[in-house]
Amino acid sequence: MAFELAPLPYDPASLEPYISATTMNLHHDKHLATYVSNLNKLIDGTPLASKSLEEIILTAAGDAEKVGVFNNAGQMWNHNMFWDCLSAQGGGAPSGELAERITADFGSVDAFKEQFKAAALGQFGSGWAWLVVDKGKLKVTKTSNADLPLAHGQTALFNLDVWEHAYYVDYQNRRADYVQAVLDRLINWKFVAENLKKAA
Ligand code: MN3
Repeated sequence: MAFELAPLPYDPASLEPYISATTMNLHHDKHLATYVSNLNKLIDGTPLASKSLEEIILTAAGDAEKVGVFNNAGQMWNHNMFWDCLSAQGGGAPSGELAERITADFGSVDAFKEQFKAAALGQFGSGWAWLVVDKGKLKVTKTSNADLPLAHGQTALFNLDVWEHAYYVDYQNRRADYVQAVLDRLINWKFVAENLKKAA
């Protein structure tokens, strides 16, 4: 069973003016579509073809002969999560258990945002910034290229794509402005809270 390119969960123009429809369409229809199609080519006719995306990632992680599989499967997983991490109704502040856990583990929501920004800006080259659960504690991390928390025994709650394709059309080299706009205007706290509930 080949993997399919799931449609964007919302209108590509709905995140404007913070992320343009042009960026969203390119990002989904070209970048993600290529990862899905490459993954299907790489696993076709192999034992991996019958596995779930998570099983494929865990099988390929750390296997030098499966770097291509890991990269394309990881990018498919990361983007499937990424779309839901953003919302036109996002931004503002978290509430309930999520807010309590962020305050307990980072000191405050603002302190979380500062740590997250530092990770997103500190990721040299392509990659991702994350809010994860690691051994029962909330943590900010960053990964290179397609790497993801699943491959490190962590549970992802939120991710941000900091590959240049995610922001260059709208922000050129200003990655900091892109990260700030997502944290202030687009972060889908409701989705992050649901992920925390599932992780518990
Ligand atoms: Mn991307």
